[in-house]
Amino acid sequence: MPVLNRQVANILDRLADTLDIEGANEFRVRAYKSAAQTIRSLSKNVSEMVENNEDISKLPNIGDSMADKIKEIVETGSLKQLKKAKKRIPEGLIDLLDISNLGPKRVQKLNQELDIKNIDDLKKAAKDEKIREIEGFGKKTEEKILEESEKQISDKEKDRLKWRDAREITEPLLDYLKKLDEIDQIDIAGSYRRCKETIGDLDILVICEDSKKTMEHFVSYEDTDDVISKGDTRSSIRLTSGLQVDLRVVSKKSYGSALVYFTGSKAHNIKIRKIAGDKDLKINEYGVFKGDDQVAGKTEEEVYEQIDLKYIEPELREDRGEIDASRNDDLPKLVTLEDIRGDLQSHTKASDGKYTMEEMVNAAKEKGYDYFAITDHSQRVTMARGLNEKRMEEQIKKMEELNKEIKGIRILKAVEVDILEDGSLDLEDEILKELDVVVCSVHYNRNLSQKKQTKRILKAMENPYFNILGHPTGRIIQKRDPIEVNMEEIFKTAKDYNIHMELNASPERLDLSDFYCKTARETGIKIAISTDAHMKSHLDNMIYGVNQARRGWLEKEDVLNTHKWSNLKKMLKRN
Ligand code: DGT
Ligand code: CA
Ligand code: CA
Ligand code: ZN
Repeated sequence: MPVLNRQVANILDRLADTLDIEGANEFRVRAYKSAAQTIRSLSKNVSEMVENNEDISKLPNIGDSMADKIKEIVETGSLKQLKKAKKRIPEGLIDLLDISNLGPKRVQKLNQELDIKNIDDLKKAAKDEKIREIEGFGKKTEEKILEESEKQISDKEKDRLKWRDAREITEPLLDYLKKLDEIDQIDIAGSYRRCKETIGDLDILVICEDSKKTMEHFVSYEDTDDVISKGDTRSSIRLTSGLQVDLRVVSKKSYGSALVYFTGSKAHNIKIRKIAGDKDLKINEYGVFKGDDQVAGKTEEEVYEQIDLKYIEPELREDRGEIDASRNDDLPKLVTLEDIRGDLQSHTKASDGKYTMEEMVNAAKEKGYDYFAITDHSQRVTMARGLNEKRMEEQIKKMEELNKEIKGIRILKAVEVDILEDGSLDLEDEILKELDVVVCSVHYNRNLSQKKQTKRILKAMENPYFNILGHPTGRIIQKRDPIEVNMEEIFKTAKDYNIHMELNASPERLDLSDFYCKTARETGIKIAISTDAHMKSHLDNMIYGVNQARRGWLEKEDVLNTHKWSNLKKMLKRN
């Protein structure tokens, strides 16, 4: 396996950070950082360049001695200099540099004075008000440090893959595994099957005729970076993306119970095990047992039936009430991709989209949609060349003309209008009232206090043309925190006004969360699952939104864009 550019760059970055904390010369630190950047952005694999004796010292930011270090990494997979440096300082210290007002000097001081070795130590010291006592820190700094360290995504969370990214890696692996004739059945279990926003590792189950051959085939997958373990019934590999994959061979008579067990969630498993116990049954990954006799286990349905439950869809298995609902035959009939009749948020070249209105509408028509809302940004979003009143008028005319021209799909005249800091909307009512759908979103002033932010949105909702709250919390998975709002209060008002919530289907956003989807449904609010497409290909993101909606217990009825236009039109009437 050749060493990947990413791996080389990571080692150089690590070394730079380590030297930085040790107080090394600034130029030396920067040299390693720049070299890492060069390697990361190379179009060729640096390992191959070394192998072909290409002169890598000719690359930008890389001199003779840097080239030698890169060669060492390529040839040995590591760098002695880094190993030595790491021994000199605790590893978690490097992460402290991610806190914005902590430079290497301060990190060093925290380590010396309070023996802080990682983010957790830092958090604790800040909470115990110990940091303010160190010379040069003070109360304000301590508060800032606490605030930021609490926001730091733990290393564990950073290592998780977004579901979409996991899918891109998983599908070719599945295709590869299915090529082996000896594999009779194969399923992915775990959080991937439950369609969680992010995936820790992949859990695959198979029924096969020859487990030795199956394992051999599995660990020979070309994208394997490392074989962690290899046995007859279980093996683990790490793919080059860093994703760990566990493969388990299961017997036919245990397959259903193994699927239940490894699909999880753990909380769901614990609950059903307890129910079984109360009935003097035992449930584990091998089956359902009465004494020593196996009474079920071949299929999942069979397992649930033994404890008087109806089959529960994987997306619901989170111990959020699904077990009681199943017992009472009151499970939701979850929305599916096929139920979707249109898309209620999209952008064109008029603002920050990449295609013309015609191109986007035709792409939507190809998806078989009945209707399609064009929602370009309003003027406040200057970066996206948002529309002012005059350009919006032109846009409306264009939509009307195109609607006459294009058959088989209805263009909904729409906008994504900004909710300004004072709670007013970014376009005049005169314009908004001409539109079929008005999506309203927060893009600026995201850092208001919860009270102010909530008030701002509630104020905006008083506007009689406000239909849908776009990407309600503005969070971006693993990148940007949600704005702070009182969601319950927003839901209550939305219910009163007949305003709907968006579930933004972009795999980076998935905003609303599954939890809030469920709460919205319980409040009686409808959800628009919208791709927010900026390109034609983004229209395919609908599936990620549907997955999230299913985790949020949504039925077809609960989703605005499963309804016929004649119904939807009525549902968009404001109270
Ligand atoms: P992940 O990988 O962190 O995204 O989440 P999962 O849910 O895939 O968790 P994972 O890979 O650790 O384990 C797969 C499933 O195996 C999990 O959903 C439930 C089951 N499982 C794992 N550990 C336990 C346990 O200690 N008790 C029970 N009852 N089930 C477990
Ligand atoms: Ca897993
Ligand atoms: Ca696992
Ligand atoms: Zn937006």
